[in-house]
Amino acid sequence: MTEFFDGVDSIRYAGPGSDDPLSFRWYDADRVVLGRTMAEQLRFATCYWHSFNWNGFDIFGDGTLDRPWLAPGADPMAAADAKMDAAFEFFTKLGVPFWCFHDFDIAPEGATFAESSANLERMVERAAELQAQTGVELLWGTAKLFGNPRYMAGAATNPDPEVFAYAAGQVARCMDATHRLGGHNYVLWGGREGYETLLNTHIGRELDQLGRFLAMVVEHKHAIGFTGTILIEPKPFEPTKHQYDYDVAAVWAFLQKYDLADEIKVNIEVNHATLAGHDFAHEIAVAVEAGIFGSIDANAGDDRLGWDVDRFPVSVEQMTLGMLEILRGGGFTTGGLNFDAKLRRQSIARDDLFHAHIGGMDTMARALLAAASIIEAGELDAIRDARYAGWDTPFGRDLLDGKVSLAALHERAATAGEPVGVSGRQELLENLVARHIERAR
Ligand code: XUL
Ligand code: CO
Repeated sequence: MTEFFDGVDSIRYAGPGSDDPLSFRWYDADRVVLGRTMAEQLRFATCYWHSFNWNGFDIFGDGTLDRPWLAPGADPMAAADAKMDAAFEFFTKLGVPFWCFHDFDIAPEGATFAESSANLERMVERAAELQAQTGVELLWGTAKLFGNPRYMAGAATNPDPEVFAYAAGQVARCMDATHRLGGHNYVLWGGREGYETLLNTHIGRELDQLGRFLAMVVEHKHAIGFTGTILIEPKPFEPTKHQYDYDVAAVWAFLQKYDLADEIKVNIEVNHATLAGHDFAHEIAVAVEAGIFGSIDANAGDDRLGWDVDRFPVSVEQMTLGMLEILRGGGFTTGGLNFDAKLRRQSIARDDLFHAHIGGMDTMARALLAAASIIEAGELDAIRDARYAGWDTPFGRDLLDGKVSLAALHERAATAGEPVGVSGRQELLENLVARHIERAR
C-alpha cells in the first residue's frame, strides 16, 4: 500500500530534552502515573472529521489542505477507501489507541436511505479489517444529524415527526455500526437541537421530543446488546442560536426530568465549555458530582474569538485544572480524550497533522503529570477539606440532617456572636498549582 504520510515514521517518546519535532517529549505511553499507564489514563483518540474529512474550507474560502480524496469528481467509495487508508496510517504512526467518526465521515451519504446503509456497511467492514490489523479501537461513533438540509429545523426536536423518524432510523443504523466496531461509547451532539426564534418554536414540545428520542436510543442500546456508554455532548450555541444541551448543568436537569440519568453521561468539549461561559474544569466537576462524567473532546478556544475554533490544546495550566477534576473523579472508564481539534487552514504540509497531535498529546501528558503530582502531594485537598471542617462537627451535621429549625437558629444567632472569617487562600493555591506544573517530570 502506498503511504500518504510518507515523510513520517512512527512517533516515539524521546523525553523532555528532545529537539526532534516529530517525537513526544512528555507522552510516554507505558509510563505508570497514579497506578495506570499514561496510555490508560489519557485514552487518546483522533477524530475523523476535522483530520480527514475537512479540506480547510471556511465560510469565506475554499479548501486549502492536501486531502486528495475530497477533490471534486472523485468516485465517492474509492475516495472513502483512500481516506480510511490514510486515516489508519496516521493513527498507527502517531500511536493513538482510539479513533472517532460520524457515519457520513467514513461513508458517503447516498441518494436514498438504503444506499447510505449499503455505503456505511461496506466502510464498516473495511474499518473492522483495519482495526483488526492495527489494534486501533473505536472510542465512539456518532450520527451526523445536522448536515443534510432535512435537519435544518432539528432532528429529534424537529416540528415534523417525519424528520424525527428519519433521524431515529439513522441513529439506529449508526449505533449498529458502532456496536459492530466494538465502540466504547456512542455520542449524540445536538447540532441543530435548539432554535433560532421563539416566534415559531414550542420549547416544551421540543424537549419532550428529545426526551422520547433519547429513551429510544437507550432502549435500542439494550436491544442490540451494546455495552458502551451513551453520551450527550453539551454546547450552548452554534449552529443554532440557543441549544437545549447548553452545558452540563442543563443536560443534568434534562436527564433527571426524563428519567435518563442512570443511562446517559456527558462528553465535555473544552471549547463548548468556554462558549457557555464556564471553565473546562467547572464542567468536569459538575459532571463528576452528578455522576454523569463520561468523556472529553480535547481542544481549545481563542481568547478573543467567540466561536468554536477547535484549536489543538496548548495550555498546560488549563488542561492541568481539567485533569485534576478528572483524576479526582476517579479517571476515565469508557471515555477518553478525543482531539476534536483542527489544523489552522494555512497548515497545509502533510506533517502538520502530526505536529498538531504531538503538541496536544504532550500538553495533556504534562497536565496529567502535574495533576497527579498535586493529588499525590495532598496539600491542596487538605486545604480544601479544612475549609469545611465545621460541617463535620456535631453542630454542622445536625444542620444538614434537618435537626435544627430556622426559628432555633434565629434564637442562636442572637447569642452566638459574629462568625469568624477564614482566608480562602486562592493566591496560595494558584502558586501551589504553578509549582506542581513547573516541577512535574
Ligand atoms: C461540534 C462538535 C462535534 C461533535 C460530534 O462542535 O463538537 O464535532 O463532537 O458531532
Ligand atoms: Co465535539
